[in-house]
Amino acid sequence: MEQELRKHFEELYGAGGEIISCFAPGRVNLIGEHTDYNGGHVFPCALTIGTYGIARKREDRQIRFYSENFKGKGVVETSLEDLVPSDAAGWTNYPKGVVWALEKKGYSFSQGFDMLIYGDIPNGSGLSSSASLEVLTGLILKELYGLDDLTMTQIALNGQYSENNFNGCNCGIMDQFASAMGKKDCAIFLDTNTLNYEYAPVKLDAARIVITNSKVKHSLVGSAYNDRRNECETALKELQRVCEIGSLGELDEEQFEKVQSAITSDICRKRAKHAVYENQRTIRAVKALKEGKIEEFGQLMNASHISLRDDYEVSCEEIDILVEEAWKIPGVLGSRITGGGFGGCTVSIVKEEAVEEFQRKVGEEYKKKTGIDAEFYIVDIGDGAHVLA
Ligand code: GAF
Repeated sequence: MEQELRKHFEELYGAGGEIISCFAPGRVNLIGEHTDYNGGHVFPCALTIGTYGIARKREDRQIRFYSENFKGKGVVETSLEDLVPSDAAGWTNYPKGVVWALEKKGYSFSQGFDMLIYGDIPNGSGLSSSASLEVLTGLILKELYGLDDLTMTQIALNGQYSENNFNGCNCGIMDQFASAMGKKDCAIFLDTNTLNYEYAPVKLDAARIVITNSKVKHSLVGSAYNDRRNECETALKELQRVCEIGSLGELDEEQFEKVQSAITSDICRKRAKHAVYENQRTIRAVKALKEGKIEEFGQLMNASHISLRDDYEVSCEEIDILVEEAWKIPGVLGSRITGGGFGGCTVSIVKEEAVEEFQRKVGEEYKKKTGIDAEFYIVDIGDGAHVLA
């Protein structure tokens, strides 16, 4: 892959000079959804699919981008003088945002760069292609400009900052963190309040992680995501009148039940309930996994889905069909929506001997009920962003 991309890079931009190649993965979250902006825990892992990038510094202040995924757009040219988001800039708003964010943090770039990227994360699947592009760009800039003090955690935070302030999505830190900090065969148990984390080996005995792509993405995604955040913030402010907390993640279920009546709106109360219960479920799920209790882990995944469907209301008809069909299959230990919601993917833990039946039956029922061919990915957990040899 890298050799092919390098060849194309040289055809596009010419040979010579120091060329850097990097990769940043997409992610799947096993449990801990919509907790990362509520000071809670998440448990994502990096995938082996993601975004590849090849880049070289230029002598002038121009920046040129090319994506193998958007060949029709050709080379998109901009400059260090033009770090503002625009509709016309399309996908290049993500890498531009990363340069802009680093400049805001005090890094300065005197020379521009040429960059070529290729991503193998299915389009619109909710497996964090944009976060992987942000992390990839951060790592490429670190390597090209010798930003030795820029850590991988800072690259993740910078990606989130650019997404929030340049690209207008108020996301939490989970996706960028998973892409930057992932580790082969491990999920990351991250406390988003402190950014303390630990790697937990994902030992599933004879079971596999299967991602099912619903192939739908409902258009309210961005605004509904930001609405959920606002509802949680409203709930938190009301709770702060009756208890001393800095985030919803500081409460356990029992503490929440004692104070929940301070939240005046039913909707905000449901959102806060999800955030509190999901955080506790995540802590329990990680403990279960460490103790080899895979079935308990799966049941917590199922409970996570129900909460996301009923209290947080970020599922949709198509995703519910995929999950409910999955639950009917005996070898399925757990299945839930993963990521921001309103479409995208489900994640399931499926016993090896049931994987084939899972794909057939879920696929058939989904097609019957929606007319859509779902896609299945039996995934491996990979490393976080890295420079390619
Ligand atoms: C999206 C966001 F980008 C993440 O920060 C996280 O909030 C997730 O939705 C929901 O858990 O992927």
